[in-house]
Amino acid sequence: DPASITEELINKYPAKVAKKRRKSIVANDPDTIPEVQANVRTVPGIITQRGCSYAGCKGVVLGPTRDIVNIVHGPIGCSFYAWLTRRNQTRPETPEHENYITYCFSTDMQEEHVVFGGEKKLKVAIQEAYDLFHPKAIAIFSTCPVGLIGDDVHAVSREMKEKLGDCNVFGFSCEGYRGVSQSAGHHIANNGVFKHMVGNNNEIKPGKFKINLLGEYNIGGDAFEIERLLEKSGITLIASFSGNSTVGAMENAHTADLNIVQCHRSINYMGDMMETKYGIPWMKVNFVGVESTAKSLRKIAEYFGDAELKAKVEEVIAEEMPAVKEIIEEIRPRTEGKTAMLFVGGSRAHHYQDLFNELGMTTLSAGYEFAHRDDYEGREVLPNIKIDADSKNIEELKVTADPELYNPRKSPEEIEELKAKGLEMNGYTGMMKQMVHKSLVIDDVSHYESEKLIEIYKPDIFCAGIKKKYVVQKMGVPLKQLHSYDYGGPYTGFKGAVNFYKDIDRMVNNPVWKMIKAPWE
Ligand code: ICS
Repeated sequence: DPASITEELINKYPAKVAKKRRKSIVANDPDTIPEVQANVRTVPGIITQRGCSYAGCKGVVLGPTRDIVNIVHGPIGCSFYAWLTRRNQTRPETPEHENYITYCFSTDMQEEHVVFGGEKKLKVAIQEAYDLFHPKAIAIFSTCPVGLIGDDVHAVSREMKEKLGDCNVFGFSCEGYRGVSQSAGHHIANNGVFKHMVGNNNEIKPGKFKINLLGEYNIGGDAFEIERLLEKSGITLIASFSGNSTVGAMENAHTADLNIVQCHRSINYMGDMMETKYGIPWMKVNFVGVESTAKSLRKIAEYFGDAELKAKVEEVIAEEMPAVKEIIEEIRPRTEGKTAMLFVGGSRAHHYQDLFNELGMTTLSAGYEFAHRDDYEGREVLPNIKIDADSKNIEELKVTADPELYNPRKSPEEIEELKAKGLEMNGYTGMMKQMVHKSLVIDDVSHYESEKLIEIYKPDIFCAGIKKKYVVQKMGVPLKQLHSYDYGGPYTGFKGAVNFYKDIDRMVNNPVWKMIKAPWE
């Protein structure tokens, strides 16, 4: 029973810690949706899976763009450990086109710079990058020491932008300590992208149904599969934020007529800001899971309300489905009834439950590392979330309608009509609504708690990241990395679902896990 399991998870903690952790562990009730404590500081001493604000800004949001030189201002380790480990892929138009993703740019800050200041060194680094590559844009990311010594990356960026003339230079105050997790970095990143890039290019691209894809970072090639389906359906992708994307595309994003949002956690800010300034509505989609993919394509067609587009989307779904059906019918008898646990980031712990459902597998327990209450309970809970000091530290941009470019693509009445048709306009449902009664929902699960969970539930598969992978596997439970996908992917769309089914089948039905005796046993 979930109450006694919760006690078992926390009874070894000191009383104060147990009290705090209890609020982040709840037994789910999909009808009443209990409150979950989230987006609060991790208790010091607890082993968390969380990353930092710098990781969220540089690694997650800006990192996947291929033609921005992303310079990390700080000690070399901060840059080295953010160097391609996320497996975000990109595909330049030709081999001659820019692709800086494979480079690792850093100012390599030394003690000398910490003592005497690092701004001079940063200017030299920007100049050097410019002379070598002549990029369209250079972004500067602040690591912890930068904030501590007070280097002004924004002033340096302005100065260098003026000096260079044809290169957009902008900085981010995304020091690792800025928030309680990488989620703070997402917000800081979106503010910067919105201020410094979106709206810079007013070129009108051809296309009848123009959209932006928000919150898709092309891990393991996910964005390639989504792009394939959009293109096949006759939908024009103006910009992706930011998987397989470019400066030019993002600068032009305000010319699209709809923003579709995959990972709402990392980017819902952008949807709101673009709607206020340019009048572009945003809508939640999910391309993880076959049913969700079909539904998302239908939702886009419904939004545009065009009969031809609707027919085309149906045609695409009908064409793609048979290959998926064939595989799932073969695999499902082997995965049906098995169990999973997912502790990942800020949206995948939810999205991947769709794929497990398709395999007939039950999610026993799930949680995010750094999501907010709305990701658990649904966006309607936003007005009830109290803003604490940590959240107040992060700038909220004051956005107003652009005097020239604001153009509401849909009237309020039309938006209401679309909502009535089941389109999630400007909203999303939380993870808990989808999870079964009494399953455990746990925010920022600790290492200790996850070991206990495995002992108690013995799931057939555990989904998390590299920090947990080998410990969990030594316990005899296969671990699927849902951050990097290990070596797999894409997992989105129709082709991605097939990849996922096959990978999970191989893992949960591999007899080797039952033969493992952990070194400590
Ligand atoms: Fe969004 Mo790892 Fe995304 Fe999510 Fe975000 Fe991160 Fe990754 Fe994970 C992410 S943006 S890096 S879907 S691609 S910060 S896998 S919330 S933790 S679940």
